[in-house]
Amino acid sequence: MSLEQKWNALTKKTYGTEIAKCSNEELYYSLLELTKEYIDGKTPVTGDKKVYYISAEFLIGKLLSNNLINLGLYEEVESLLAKNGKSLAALEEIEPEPSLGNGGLGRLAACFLDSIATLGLNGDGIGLNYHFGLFKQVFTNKLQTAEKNDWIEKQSWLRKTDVTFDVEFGDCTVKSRMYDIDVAGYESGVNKLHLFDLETVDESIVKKGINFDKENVEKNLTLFLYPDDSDEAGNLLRIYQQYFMVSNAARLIIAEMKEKGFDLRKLYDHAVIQINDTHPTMVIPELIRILVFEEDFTMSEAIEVVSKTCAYTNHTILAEALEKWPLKYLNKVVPQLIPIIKELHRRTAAKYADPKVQIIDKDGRVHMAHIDIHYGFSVNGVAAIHTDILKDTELNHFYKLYPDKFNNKTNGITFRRWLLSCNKELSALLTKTIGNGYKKDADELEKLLAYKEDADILNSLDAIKKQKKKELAEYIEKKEGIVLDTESIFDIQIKRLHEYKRQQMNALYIIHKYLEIKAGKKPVRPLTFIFGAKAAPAYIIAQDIIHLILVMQDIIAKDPAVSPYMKVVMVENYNVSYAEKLIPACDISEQISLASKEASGTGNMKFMLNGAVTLGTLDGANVEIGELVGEDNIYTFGKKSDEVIEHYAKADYVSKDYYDKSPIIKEAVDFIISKQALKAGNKKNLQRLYNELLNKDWFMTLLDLEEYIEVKDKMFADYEDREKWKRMMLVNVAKAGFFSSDRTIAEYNRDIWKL
Ligand code: 26V
Repeated sequence: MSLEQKWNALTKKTYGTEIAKCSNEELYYSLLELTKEYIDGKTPVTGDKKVYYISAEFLIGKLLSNNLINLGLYEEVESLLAKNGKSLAALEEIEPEPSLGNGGLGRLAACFLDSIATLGLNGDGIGLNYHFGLFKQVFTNKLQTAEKNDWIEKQSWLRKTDVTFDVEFGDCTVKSRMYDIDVAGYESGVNKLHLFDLETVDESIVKKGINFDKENVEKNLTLFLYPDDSDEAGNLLRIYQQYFMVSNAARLIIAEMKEKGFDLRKLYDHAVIQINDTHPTMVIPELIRILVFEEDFTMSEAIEVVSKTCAYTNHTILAEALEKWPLKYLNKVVPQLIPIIKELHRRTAAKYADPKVQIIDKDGRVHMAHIDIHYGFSVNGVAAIHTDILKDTELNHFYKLYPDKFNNKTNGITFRRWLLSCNKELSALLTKTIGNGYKKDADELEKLLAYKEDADILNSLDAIKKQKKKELAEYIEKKEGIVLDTESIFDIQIKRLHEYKRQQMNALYIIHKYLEIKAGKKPVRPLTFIFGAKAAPAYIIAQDIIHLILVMQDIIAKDPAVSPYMKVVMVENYNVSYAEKLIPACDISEQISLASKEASGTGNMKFMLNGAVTLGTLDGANVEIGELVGEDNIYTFGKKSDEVIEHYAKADYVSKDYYDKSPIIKEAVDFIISKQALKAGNKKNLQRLYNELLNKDWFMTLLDLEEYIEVKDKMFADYEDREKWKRMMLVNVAKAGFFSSDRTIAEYNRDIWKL
């Protein structure tokens, strides 16, 4: 039967009518089922060794288009719908976006699953099925408020399985159930994302916003991702969630090993566990516990086998983000792990006296990363400079003990979602120009360099950018009610809100530009500044930064002397689907973190692939982007990471000094508490942010502000040299091949997993 016949049969059976007469909803849900049937017809990936990628987040995005592309059905479905007067784009809008992640770490996990399946590697993801996931962001009175994100529908990509386990905690035992989402590789086999859920979960305990009884773990465990941890109950809940995740993972892995008849004493020959940041770290003591108490291993045997099976990826060097759980919290939630953790501690303490490498510190806190490093066989950073900083500074004490464990795996992105799916026009141009090969071998994008002086190709690239800006403008007008000037330059900063990422520095530039225009200095071409960011609800200064951006958005929109020349828009509830529309439409990619703080960044790669030019510090993967495109095709500024690290070491950065000596900085910072700003915003938020910048500024905003203004202005001026700019776009696209997650995964496999 043809796809058309199958689909018509399905809509007849379910809705009593054929495709042409179905509503968009009926078409979406029937196509969802049909796609699952096609996936069932694919061969699952198998093999003698398997990677288990355990992660608290999988920011997978909507799945319909991606699955259709990977199954090779997209065009057929699209033309079939068109023939019937329908559009696939309209169906895509109906799909809810899974709310299973927060930021880069979760999106990376999703890209990795796509590449693992595409490369035909045997590997599954393991995580949690959060019912409300990360909160939905709503702006009220220029402030972020949080609502539950109710994304799971009766019919969805989730498949209920028969797999259930009992998970024991110190004070209760709960039942879990595994749900699966298929991961279909691009023209390849199928793997699984296993998401564990609590059988007794109760959505009705969520009252107003995202408030719920944190202590009722038998009902709340899989409701939210990263519940507020500003109190003890919140901390305990995080530990309950983490143990729930890894206990299920350990049970599943051992069951699969036994089912295949593999010897658990050779576990490392058949399984490798990639620990995505420290959230899944307890899988190490949990596996050891099971092997000792249920499988007759001696402690030493169990430790050896588990250590040879587990590998750890570090995604951050922010000290405050490295998890340290008080022993007494762990003792309450998972008392069965305490003897194991103490034994692991005892063994390392007997070998190494250095207090910096202990598992349990003198305050009784358990350093989760230290467990991973001592009792795993691989430690990797996610960009060259990040791994160097781990080796030289942050984890130097460990690097000296285990130089061979440390390795770099520069992050990557899946080109299926971030090119083929989100920018079909660019993808078509590439296929026409350099052939199909780049879809399987991303390095072939370099063939585009031969067209660097080709006016037709350069103009086509530019025309596609225009088209994507128009599409974004239509979408933003519909969603946010704001009209954008598509002839303006689109300058975009989209990422989690954090002071180290320095959205506040961008906001200070906007203030500076606003004041300049008011004083009569108009830009040659209008400027559009777009932000998208969620801030952790308990992160106060981050809320203040959002407030400042929304205040500037309002002030500028209402000022007729300025609004024809610049516009600010902070989009509400930034997520993967929004990113897919923003990224292809971007001219300038803002990657302005304080050098040494952004482990890698992956948005930077997505922008580059879609022909945006980077404005960035020498941080994370920006460094590698710069090396690839050459200094003529990127705009860098700011202090280098070693200078920044030295400022921290000497504690000699005083933001007030920068404020005092630069009239430009002073003027911009002062505006935050000017009469005009206070009229548009709240004194409490603005004053607090002003004080923070002036008296603390832990992430050194003012250190780089002057240079940022200078380079950004240069960039706007250069945009007017249209030929030069188009060539920069071309070089960025052509050099993006290195950042395919297929390359990253091939390296993980070559150096760590060895499947
Ligand atoms: C830490 C914490 C600490 C407690 C509050 C909740 C929370 C949530 C997440 C995390 C870990 C964040 C780590 C993370 O997302 N790192 C990002 O990883 C990306 C993929 O490697 C990388 O590109 C980004 O630079 C890095 O910030």
